[in-house]
Amino acid sequence: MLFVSLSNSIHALDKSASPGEELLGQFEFRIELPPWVAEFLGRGPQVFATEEERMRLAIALARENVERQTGGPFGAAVFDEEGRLVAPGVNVVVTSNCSILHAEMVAIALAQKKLARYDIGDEGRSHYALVASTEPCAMCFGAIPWSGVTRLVCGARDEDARRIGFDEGPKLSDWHKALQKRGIRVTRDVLREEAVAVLDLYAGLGGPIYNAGRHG
Ligand code: AZG
Ligand code: ZN
Repeated sequence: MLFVSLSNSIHALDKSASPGEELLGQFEFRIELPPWVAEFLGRGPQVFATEEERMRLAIALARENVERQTGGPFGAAVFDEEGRLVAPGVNVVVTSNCSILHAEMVAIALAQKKLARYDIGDEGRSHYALVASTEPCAMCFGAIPWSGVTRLVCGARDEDARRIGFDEGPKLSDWHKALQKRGIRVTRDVLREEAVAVLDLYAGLGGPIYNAGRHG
């Protein structure tokens, strides 16, 4: 048995693996944050007392992702009720070759992994917030109720992302009310200008607007 270190994980290379096992390996799914994220978070606090502080982190993740060219101009994070960071997320669609890896999806999936449950809210026993530098697209809007978060805090608006060319998908105009009806409190426009500045930075740098499936 030969072990190799690959992208921070240990994979076992078993020369006698059956064809079935090799096939399974091809269908493994891992979410990898860009390598700078760990160091970046290590420099900051672990508890974020106010909504603004939590949003500042989501926006800083988005900005760093743009400046380091590791993905789109979107950041997100899941926090517990005391403001402890549970999981960060950045958009890694292009670098991971995976259209579902929006910042919100990454933060949700990593929080679920860390808490070891698919229902982050643990059937109403706990309250967690998803803080996103930009309002959710149609996919993330759909994913939020099933994640178990009970709070959504947004920076830039959906139309700010559309303005620089992102396809945010078909959404109800009152999408926030639809979430609220399902018990998810939504707060919009938190540090919107700072969040929009990151979208504009990305557009100004000519970052890829990667709307797969839209060809004219
Ligand atoms: C996106 N919109 C949001 N809110 N977040 C992402 O990661 C996105 N990627 N494309 N549109
Ligand atoms: Zn999304």
